[in-house]
Amino acid sequence: MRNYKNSRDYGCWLNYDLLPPAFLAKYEQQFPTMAVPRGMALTQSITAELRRGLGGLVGQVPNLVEREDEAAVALRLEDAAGSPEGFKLTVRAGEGLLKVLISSPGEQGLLYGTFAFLRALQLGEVEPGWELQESPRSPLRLINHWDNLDGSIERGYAGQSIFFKDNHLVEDLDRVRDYARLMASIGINGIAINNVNVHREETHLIAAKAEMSRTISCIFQDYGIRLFLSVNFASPLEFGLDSADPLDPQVQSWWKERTRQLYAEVPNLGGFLVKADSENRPGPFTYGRTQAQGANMLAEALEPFGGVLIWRCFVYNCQQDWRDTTTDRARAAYDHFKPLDGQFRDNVVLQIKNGPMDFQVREPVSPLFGGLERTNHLLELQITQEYTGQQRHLCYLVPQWKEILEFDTYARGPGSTVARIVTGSVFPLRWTGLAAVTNVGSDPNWTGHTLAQANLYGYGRLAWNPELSAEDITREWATLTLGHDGDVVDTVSQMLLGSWETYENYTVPLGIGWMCNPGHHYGPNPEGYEYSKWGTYHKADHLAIGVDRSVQGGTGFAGQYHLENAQMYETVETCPEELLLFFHRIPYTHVLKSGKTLIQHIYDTHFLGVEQVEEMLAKWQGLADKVDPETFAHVLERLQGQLVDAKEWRDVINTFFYRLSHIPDAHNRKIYP
Ligand code: GCV
Repeated sequence: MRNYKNSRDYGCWLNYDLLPPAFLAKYEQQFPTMAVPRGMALTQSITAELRRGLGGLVGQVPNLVEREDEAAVALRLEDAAGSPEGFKLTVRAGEGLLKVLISSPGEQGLLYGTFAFLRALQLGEVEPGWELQESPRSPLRLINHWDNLDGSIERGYAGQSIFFKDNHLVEDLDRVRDYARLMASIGINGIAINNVNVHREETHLIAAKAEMSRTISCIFQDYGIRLFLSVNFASPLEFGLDSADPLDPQVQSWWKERTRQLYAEVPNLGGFLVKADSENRPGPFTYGRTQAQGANMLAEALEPFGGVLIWRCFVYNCQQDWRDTTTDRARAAYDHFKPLDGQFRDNVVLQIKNGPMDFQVREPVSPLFGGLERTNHLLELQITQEYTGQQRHLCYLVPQWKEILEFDTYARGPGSTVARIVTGSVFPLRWTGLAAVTNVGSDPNWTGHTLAQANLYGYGRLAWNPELSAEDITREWATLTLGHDGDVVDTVSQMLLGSWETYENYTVPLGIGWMCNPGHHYGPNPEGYEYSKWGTYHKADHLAIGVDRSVQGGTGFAGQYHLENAQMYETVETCPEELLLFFHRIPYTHVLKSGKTLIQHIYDTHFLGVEQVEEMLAKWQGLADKVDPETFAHVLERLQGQLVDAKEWRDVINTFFYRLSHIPDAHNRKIYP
């Protein structure tokens, strides 16, 4: 069998194929030499990348030379102000050769500058006079793995863990290195390697199994990535103490000592990530303590080592009774954390899911963005497609993330967007940034669906700079991954950019969420969660659907936003229609702005969604002889499966509403199979 590591899909956006003739005419034999400062922790990775990149792109592996002035590509560590992660790239015409200078106050900046140079070369941007000066917009650009030590991945759709197998490290640590390289190429600087649901085995990653963390962290270190560990809040109980109370001095000393020992073993540790008092995980509530008291205790232990404590805000009552109309899960994160704003230590960073519920295809932005003013926080996104087709469906999430980032919270007047908040320009916060649950696993193409690599890439690019446009990121990814054929880039970009809306069309309408199968969350089941304990109800009956979350007469969730948004969500007339059912209870006969009734809108979007998948499939088929045959066949098979599933969604959802409402489709289409 051919080694899968030689496949294009494994190489992702770093395949470094020989450039097309028009580009080669500019660049061939232009970069015969390079100078890289010696003795840096990242010297080896940078040098190797330039060899590999230039060797592939222009067919000439550069020789290493000592002197910067003799090098076509020179890297310079500059004693200058500025972010050590930022870089400046200048290109000028030398004697017959281009002269590229990549400079930075830090070696991490040089690594990012190297990747940026190779990317620009592929995009044909490198020419005399061209300059690029960049630094990441926020200090934390994180990936979360939900990997378990037995090798399984919670919500993983691309095989097994690339780190763990049968409670040990995997044998193939080269793959971990390849992964670190991929992540560094998009600017990721921290990776939490284990599931936030920390089970018994994983609890020991901070103790007897710390050697495993150390091995991975040494690989990460070569790419400027810090390792984070998800820790079990109740760890002290596992190690013989009779309490995990954050105010108990014995518990505090235990964490301090354990953390000290851990840092001795794993110096490249960025800190801890904690899911506490959430979905049956232990936390400070057990001891009558607040989330701040819990987080601060761990943060204090990390503080001497410069570590940060990332504390998730996904705290809600998961033992709800569907008959209880006073509890609204959407309110929970804000209700728990807003009153604590300002009570957290400087090295605590709250990690907030983008929406108030849980990574649905459409949700409003969490009101904690704009609500928290004095507490470090991160935006948490989900790259792994738990509710968005599980990497069997093409659902490109960059447009969704852009919408979230561009949402104006009005926290400090107009323009207080989420993007500006998580880059620290609305409130002066020390630690800000983005975190996302990864879609990576042991499948040969990393992400299950090859086109889902675009979600991973897009996340990294947005974490680096949330202002990049979805269109630019998409075309960039398509070019780097699939080559320079204009037809391929155009077609794939169109497919990607439209796919989120398509997915929404044939699945769950107007922000209501959840109509999926319980447990694994794949496929339609309109009442799958309706009578469960999870607090995710749509309350459809024969007349209406939706949850009234207004202040006047509803759960009051709309009132958690700043006034402009609170007023907008409060009434049916002003609420954006794509979120109408999230905020309001609406009769099927209600007439939308399009002039259609709600029920007709549901029927129409579901028929449309299936047609859109048919179009995507036809578009891809048109690329048959233009993309790598292996990639082509794989994506084709996924799209064919998506079409079958989209029809199932259409029929199940339409049938459900027809049976409830008894209102026929205005166009007399077949509603139930
Ligand atoms: C890691 C959702 C998922 C869980 C996940 C949880 C979380 O509920 O279904 O698998 O647990 O979110 O984000 O903690």
